[in-house]
Amino acid sequence: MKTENENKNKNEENLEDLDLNFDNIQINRDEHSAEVTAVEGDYDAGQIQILEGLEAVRKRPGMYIGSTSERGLHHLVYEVVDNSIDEALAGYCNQVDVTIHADNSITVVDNGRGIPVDMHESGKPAVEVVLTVLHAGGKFGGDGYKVSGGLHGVGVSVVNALSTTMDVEVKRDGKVYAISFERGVTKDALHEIGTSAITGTKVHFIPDPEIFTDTIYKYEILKHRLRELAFLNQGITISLTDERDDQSEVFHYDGGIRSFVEHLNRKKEVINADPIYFNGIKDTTVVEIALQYNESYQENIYSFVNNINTEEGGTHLAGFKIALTRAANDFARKQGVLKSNDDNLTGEDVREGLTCVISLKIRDPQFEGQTKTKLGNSEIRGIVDSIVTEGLSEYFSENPAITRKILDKSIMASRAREAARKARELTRRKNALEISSLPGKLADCSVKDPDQAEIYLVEGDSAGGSAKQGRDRRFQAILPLRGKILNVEKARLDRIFGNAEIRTMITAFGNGISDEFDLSKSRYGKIIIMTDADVDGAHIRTLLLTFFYRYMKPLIEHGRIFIAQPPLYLIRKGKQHWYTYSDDEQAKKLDEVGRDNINVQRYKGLGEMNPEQLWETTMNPDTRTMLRVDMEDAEEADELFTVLMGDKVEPRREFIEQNAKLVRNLDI
Ligand code: 0RA
Repeated sequence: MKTENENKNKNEENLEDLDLNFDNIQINRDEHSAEVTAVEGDYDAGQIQILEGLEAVRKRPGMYIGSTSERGLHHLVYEVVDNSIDEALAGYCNQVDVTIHADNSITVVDNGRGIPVDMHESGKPAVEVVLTVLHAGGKFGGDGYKVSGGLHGVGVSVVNALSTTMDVEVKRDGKVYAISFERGVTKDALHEIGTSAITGTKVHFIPDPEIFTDTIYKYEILKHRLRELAFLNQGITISLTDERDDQSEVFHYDGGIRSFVEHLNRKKEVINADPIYFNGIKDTTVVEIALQYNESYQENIYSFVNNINTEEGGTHLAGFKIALTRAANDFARKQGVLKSNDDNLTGEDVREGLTCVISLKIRDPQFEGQTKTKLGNSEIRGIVDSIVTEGLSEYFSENPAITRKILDKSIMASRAREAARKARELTRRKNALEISSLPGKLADCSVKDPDQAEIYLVEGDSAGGSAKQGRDRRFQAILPLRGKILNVEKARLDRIFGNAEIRTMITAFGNGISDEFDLSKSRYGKIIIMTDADVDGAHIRTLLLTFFYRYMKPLIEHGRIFIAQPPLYLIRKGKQHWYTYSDDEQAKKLDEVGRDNINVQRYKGLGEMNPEQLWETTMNPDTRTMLRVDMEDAEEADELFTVLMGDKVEPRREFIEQNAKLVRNLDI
C-alpha cells in the first residue's frame, strides 16, 4: 500500500486546490495502473486520489468485499452496520435499524454521533471524505475497538463505490445534513436540510447491478448476522425490516452472549440451566465468555474478536482450551472425582457437549491464517487463560452439584474414548483374521469375487432362516439381524462398536469404517437390506442407512446399497398365482384377474413366505426388483440424517413414511 501513503502526502500539499474540474482529469483505465494525466489547468490531487481509489474498487471489487456474488452483496450491509456498531462500542449508539426496500436497496439508520461534517483539511466536509476515500473512516474516529477495521473492514467508501446511488443523512450539532453520490462520485454536495435535536446517521444505497451478479437480498442471511451482532453487543437494539413482504424483527439481548449460548442450545437438553459466564479486563483487552453444557456429544465453540467470527481460532481460543482442561482436572482431583492413578481428562473429554461463546474486544487485533480469521496476538493467550482459570475455579467451587454433573460427563467421555479405541482395535484385528473370524450368524456365499457376491441383511431370525434356504448359496450371503440396531446418531463411538449387530456387519463387509474405510476390501459388491414392508421394517432400514451414511459413506456413494422389495400380496386363482408389490398394483391386478374364485394372501412379514417364495419374489436376480440407495447430494443427505435422526420424533416419523425419497427405482 505504498501508493496510498504517497498520495496522502500529495493530498496534504494540495490543500489549496479546491476548485475541482472533472473534465481536466483523465483516468487511465488500464489494468492495475492508476496513472493520472492532467490535461491543462489545475487539478486537485485529493480528487484524483479519490477517483483512483474508487476505480480500483470498481475494477476489482472482489479484493475489497471478498466476492461479487451473494456474499459480497450482503457484505455491503455489514460494512455500513459495522460503522454503526463501532459507534456503539465507543458508547454513543444503541439502536441500528436496517431496512430492505422493495427495490432491494438498503437503508441503515443509527443513533450514533453522526458522521462528522466539519471541513476536512482537503477542503471537503469530513463526511464526504469518509464516503469517498478508501480507509478514511479511521482518520476521524480515534482508536477504539473497531469492527470496521477487521476482516474486510474496508469502510463505507467501498459500499459507495459499488452502489448506483448512495444518499446519506447526518444529524449532528442540531442540524440535518444530506449528501448523495452515484457510483461513488459526489452528486449533491453536503447541504443542510433541516434541524434535529438528536444525532445519528442514515445511509441508503442501491447495489450496482453492473458489479453484482445477484442483487436480491436474503432476509435470513442479514438476520443471522444482525442477530449475532445483537448477542455480541449486549443492550444494543438492532431491527431488520423487509418491505418486500412486510416482515420485521427486533434483536435485543440484555443477556448478551449468555443469551447467545442459550440460543445455540435452544433445541438441546442442557446440563447447567444458567450459562456459566465471566468476564475480565486486562489493560485495553475485554474478555467475555459464556458456556453451557448439553447432553449431546458435540463441541460447539464460537469465538469472536471485535465482533468478527474468528473461525480459524487463534490465541484466545488456545488460552481458553488450556484453562478449561486444567481447571476441570484440578477440580476433579480436588473433589476426588479423579483418583490419584486415573489419567487426566483430555481437552476433548472436557469439551464434549460444550457450547461456548468467547468474545473479545481488542485494540489492535492481528488477524492471520487462510481466511484472516485467526487471532495472532500472542499476549492474548495468557490473558484469556488467567481470566478463564479464575472464572471457572470460582464457578466450580460455588456450584459443586452442577460441576459434578459436568465432570461426570467428561469422565464418561474419557471412558467412551478408551472403549472406542479398544473396540476399534478389535474390529481391525477381526478383519485381518479372514474367514475364520467371520461371525457365526453369517451364512457366507462360496464365490470370493466381490463383483459377483452379494449379502442380504435380513430382519429377524425366521426370515433369515427362509432366506438361507431360499438363496443361491454360490453368490448370496445371508446375515440375519436380530431386533433393532442402534441409532448411531445418538450414540457415542463406544456403544456403536459395542453393538453386536454393527460389529458383525463391519466384520462381514470387510471394509472397516470411517477414516479407515477401504472400498477395495469389500467382500460383497451388493449389500441388500431386506426388511418387512411395515413401519418397523422401515425403521430398521433407516437405522441401517444412517449407520452406512455415517461410517461407510463410500458404499452409498458407489451405489453398493440396495433395498429389497418383497411382495405385499399373493393372489391365487386355480393353478395360477401372482405377486403384487403395492396396493395400487394389487387393485389393478384384481380388476384384471377378476374377483371370482380367487384367494388373496397379504404378507405381513418376510417370515410368512417359504424359502421358494422368497427366492422367486425377492431374491432371484432374474425376477426381483430392488431399489438402489442413491445419495445424489451428500450434503443434503447429511442434513436430512442430522435432522431426522436427531432428537425430534415427528420429522423422523415423516421420514420413515417417505423413505422412498432416498432411493431411486432400479430394475435389476
Ligand atoms: C467517522 C468518524 C466518526 C464516526 C463515523 C465516521 C461514523 C460513520 C458511520 C457510518 C454509519 N454510521 C456511522 N456513524 C459514525 C467519529 C465521530 C465523532 O468523533 O464525533
